[in-house]
Amino acid sequence: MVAAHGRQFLVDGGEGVIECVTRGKKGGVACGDRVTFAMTSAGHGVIENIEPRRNLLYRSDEFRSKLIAANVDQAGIVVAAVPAFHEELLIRCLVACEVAGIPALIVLNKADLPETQALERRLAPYAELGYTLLRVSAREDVAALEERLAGHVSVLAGASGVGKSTLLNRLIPDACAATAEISFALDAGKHTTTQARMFHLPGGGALIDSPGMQEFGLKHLNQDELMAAFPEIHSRRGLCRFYNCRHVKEPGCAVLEAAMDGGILVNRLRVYHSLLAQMLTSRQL
Ligand SMILES: Nc1nc2c(ncn2[C@@H]2O[C@H](COP(=O)(O)OP(=O)(O)OP(=O)(O)O)[C@@H](O)[C@H]2O)c(=O)[nH]1
Ligand SMILES: [Mg+2]
Ligand SMILES: [Zn+2]
Repeated sequence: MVAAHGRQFLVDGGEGVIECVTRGKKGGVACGDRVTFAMTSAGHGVIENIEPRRNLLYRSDEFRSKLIAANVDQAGIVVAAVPAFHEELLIRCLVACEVAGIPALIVLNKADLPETQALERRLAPYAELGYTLLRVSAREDVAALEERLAGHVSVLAGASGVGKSTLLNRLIPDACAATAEISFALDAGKHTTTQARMFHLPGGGALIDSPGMQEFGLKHLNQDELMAAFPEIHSRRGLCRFYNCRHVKEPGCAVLEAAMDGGILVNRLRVYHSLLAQMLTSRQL
């Protein structure tokens, strides 16, 4: 499935794109899904089945899940200094990728802006956590990203306005994805991309552009997944005094000790704590 348009799903049928609908309930089909469909008329069809997924990147709240992409080799989490960098969103995106088993790259875009330098310094510890950090400018140079994407299926995700669609247009000139200049003209400004869409890369592989988000709900996580999704916590498993330590305020906690010594980013630990707290309160309800 290459794109959703309201209730229509565009499916690459091999010999052109077929506009498909789903039987019964809508939703449930993600960009990147492999589907079987039956033709209903020329260029139109009905999705009959979604093949089992290799992985699925999605977000969720109490009420519903929002599917971002399925069956990808990697996710590029795009960040930028402008609009203001939102670290919690980055952390939540990385957690979702970890839980989905999708390798994540951090793509620092807008390298042409002077504000980017300070953000690059701030992101340096993420490289120590094992995340590849790529510095690019959709306006000037995207070589580092291009090299990483070649031959793979990747999804670009992140906040609205960080330049995902501009990067995509630079990498795939005939994609013609709408970017903020256009929505500015339409007086929308934010959330230019409204549906995920997959494009073929000229050198092989594919790239999915996704709508920017303001929040990344992680309602679908359980406690074990949460702990495993933070490499700096996962690597210290077994080092705390209590085997079932949650790393909140337990004595002899190796994670809290590392945070005191500056070995763990306090902002990341804070997000871990807030996700854990949400999980525990919702369980009591
Ligand atoms: N200076 C600079 N501006 C950029 C760069 N990349 C994108 N922009 C600008 O950032 C704005 C937002 O770009 P978009 O590509 O629409 O952002 P997006 O991430 O797709 O946003 P949503 O679709 O809302 O999620 C546009 O005005 C782009 O021209 C860059 O590398 N440098
Ligand atoms: Mg966009
Ligand atoms: Zn602990």
